[in-house]
Amino acid sequence: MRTPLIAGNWKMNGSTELVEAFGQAFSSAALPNSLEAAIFPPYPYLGAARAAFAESPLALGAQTLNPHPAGAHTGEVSGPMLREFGVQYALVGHSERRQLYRESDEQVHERLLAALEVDIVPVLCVGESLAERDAGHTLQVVLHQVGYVMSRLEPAQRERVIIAYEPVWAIGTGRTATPEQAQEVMAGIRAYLAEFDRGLADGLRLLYGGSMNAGNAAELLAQPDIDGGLVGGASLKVDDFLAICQSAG
Ligand code: G2H
Repeated sequence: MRTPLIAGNWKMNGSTELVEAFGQAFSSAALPNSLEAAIFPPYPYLGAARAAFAESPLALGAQTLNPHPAGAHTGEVSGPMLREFGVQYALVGHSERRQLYRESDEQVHERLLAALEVDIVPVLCVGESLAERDAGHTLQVVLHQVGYVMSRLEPAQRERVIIAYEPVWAIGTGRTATPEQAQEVMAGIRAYLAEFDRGLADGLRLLYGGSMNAGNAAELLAQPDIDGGLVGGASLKVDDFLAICQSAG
């Protein structure tokens, strides 16, 4: 049984007020027993979120991390620092990082190792562009991104990874992949992982991301290979995020 995870990626959004609102709402909310839920706020809110979420089931995630533990890297934040703030998950290779900040597969791999180094669970984000999908290259692109990283990990490291499939054309566009489209790719990822190890493929959690919202979450989460969601826009609204979490039970 894979425990569902609903991860709210606030991107460069949010405020102290929003952190407080989530803390209050989730401290008294009824969530499914077998659910993990986490918010990935911008770095400056981690301290406030840690305090505000203390009585709630919400865990904390980071949106990226620097591969180095410390040093002359102005503007960057390291794994040990995140760990000190109670961060349990970190996104690596989100498509916005890959596109806007030119993160390569190699850099994504380094960041993922840095997360594992401090016992932070890496959420490896993969996904194809619209042009790649239209050209029929979806699985090839996605499996390359997965394979680049997974083939460079030790078996014990692979088991600690979560993979988020986020078709780039569905991110922040309001255009969601149909449950069938998402399931097809995610089944492909799981089948590919089975080439490494059947047990790994059965146990590894796969999240869907891309315009998931309170209206479409239940149908997406009902797919056999979708174990949770990476939610952007809809994670900025307490009621919507709560509804998504409740549909993951
Ligand atoms: C994809 C997703 C969350 P949204 O980036 O990572 O964002 O739900 O706004 O499409």
